[in-house]
Amino acid sequence: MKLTFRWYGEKDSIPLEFIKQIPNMSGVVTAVYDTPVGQIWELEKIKRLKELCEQANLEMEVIESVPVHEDIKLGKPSRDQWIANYAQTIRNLGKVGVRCICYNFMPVFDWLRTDLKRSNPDGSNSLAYTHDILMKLNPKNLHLPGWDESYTSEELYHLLEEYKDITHEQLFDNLIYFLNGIMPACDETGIRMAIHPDDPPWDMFGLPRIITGIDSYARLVKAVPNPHNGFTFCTGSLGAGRKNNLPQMIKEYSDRIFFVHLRQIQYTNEMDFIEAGHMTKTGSLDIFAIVKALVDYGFDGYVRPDHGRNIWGEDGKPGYGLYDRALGAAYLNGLFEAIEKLRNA
Ligand code: DNO
Repeated sequence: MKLTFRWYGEKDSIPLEFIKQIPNMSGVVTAVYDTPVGQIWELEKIKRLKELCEQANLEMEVIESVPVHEDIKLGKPSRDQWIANYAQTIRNLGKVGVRCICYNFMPVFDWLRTDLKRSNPDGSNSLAYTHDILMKLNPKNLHLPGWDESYTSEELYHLLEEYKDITHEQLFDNLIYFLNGIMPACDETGIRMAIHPDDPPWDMFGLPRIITGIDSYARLVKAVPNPHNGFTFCTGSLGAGRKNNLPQMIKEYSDRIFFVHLRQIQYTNEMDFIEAGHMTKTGSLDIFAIVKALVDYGFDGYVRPDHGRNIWGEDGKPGYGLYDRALGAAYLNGLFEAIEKLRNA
């Protein structure tokens, strides 16, 4: 595996040299953040990011995310132009050696939490999700923590109206149409597309969500067998779905898992959770069993420690402070080393 760390570009308060100081860190996972969704990422901007990474002795082989325009998800006639743009962005990323693109196909909202700073008994704080609180919110006038509010209430209203008649089936067909449209660019560049699961993995505000567990994996691979079509295996997102057996999913899809987000959650209710420190003992997911499955089934892609808590007085970007993610990286290094050595002994 290659250990990586998410870096939010030049505006990130965490310097690349700090990231490089984390043991075994091979590179960063980043993105061009100042190009509107759907527009082609200019080669110059991509090269600038790459140069910064190179100066810090870090690779830039993974992009998270190239966002998908809502018209593509909605299956509007304009989607062909947006898909052509996306394919050109893939080609531009291929020119600087990018190997993997993480993206998602969640309508309107990306990940959702109801609390960005839930206090823990040890004085740290974490992201948390309480289903009842979310259900009581009015999606058309949403002010959620972490939600970037890039839509005005009016825009959001119209967008949600447009989704009213989109079923799970249609959304899935639109995903397939999108993937078929970009696979030629992936074939040319060798870039692998790694879809992120829906987070949390259930419908929100009546919007369909379609990448939620092993059945979605089976369906997606069957519909687009091209080897560049695969997954970002996010343990926190998939793990929030109580029925998902994560080691089993790895066993069945290890050849399609290109990128892994390793994160721990603690269940607090049937659908509720708090994000916890990465170690198995500190939450509900068996991180050891997950890493063991990755090693046992020959995973050789990218890994990053996902969301950390705020610890040691840090007030980091929600989920993306330095300290707890660095502790997570150290823990994951230890797990991988131990499991790999025992396996080869
Ligand atoms: C949250 C992230 C997601 C992820 C996107 C991928 O912390 O895991 O925002 O980057 O869903 O497209």
